[in-house]
Amino acid sequence: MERTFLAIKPDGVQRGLVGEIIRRFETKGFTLVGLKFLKVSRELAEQHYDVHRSRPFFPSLVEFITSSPVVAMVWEGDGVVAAARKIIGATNPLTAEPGTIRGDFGINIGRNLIHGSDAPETAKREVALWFKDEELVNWQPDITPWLHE
Ligand code: DAT
Ligand code: MG
Repeated sequence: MERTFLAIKPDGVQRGLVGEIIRRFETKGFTLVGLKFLKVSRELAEQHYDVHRSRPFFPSLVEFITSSPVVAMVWEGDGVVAAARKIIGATNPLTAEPGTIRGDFGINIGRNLIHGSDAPETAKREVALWFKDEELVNWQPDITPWLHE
């Protein structure tokens, strides 16, 4: 079953949007399989954003993600990687569609509330970077027959 890595960034936590953000994935019908609340180390931040290392915004991005706690999560479901990106919305909240998390709650690209893996291969790398195997729970909700034909 496909999995994705999501993280509610420091701005989402500080603004009290943790419940609101989790609700959107929960009510959609995806399954939570891992969750933790942590202050991100510089090392983890730099590894997580490794593809952006040469970009001008990299230092401020690392500064931001390590500045205050985040909620790290793994969600499961058919097509969850792409669907979660749609629920999250475009990178710049100012142009993100209303109805998306970034479109509904943000105005600045450096404060876009949530991270979501951009492809299944990226998701595998990010899940392994943030979570140990034993921190992930293999389970199937009892409501599954009411979500899947
Ligand atoms: P996304 O988070 O939508 O996958 P990304 O992977 O291109 O976007 O970039 C990672 C984060 O870096 C993004 O959430 C916010 C920040 N960022 C991206 N482009 C930026 C820019 N032009 N200026 C400032 N921050 C930027
Ligand atoms: Mg990205």
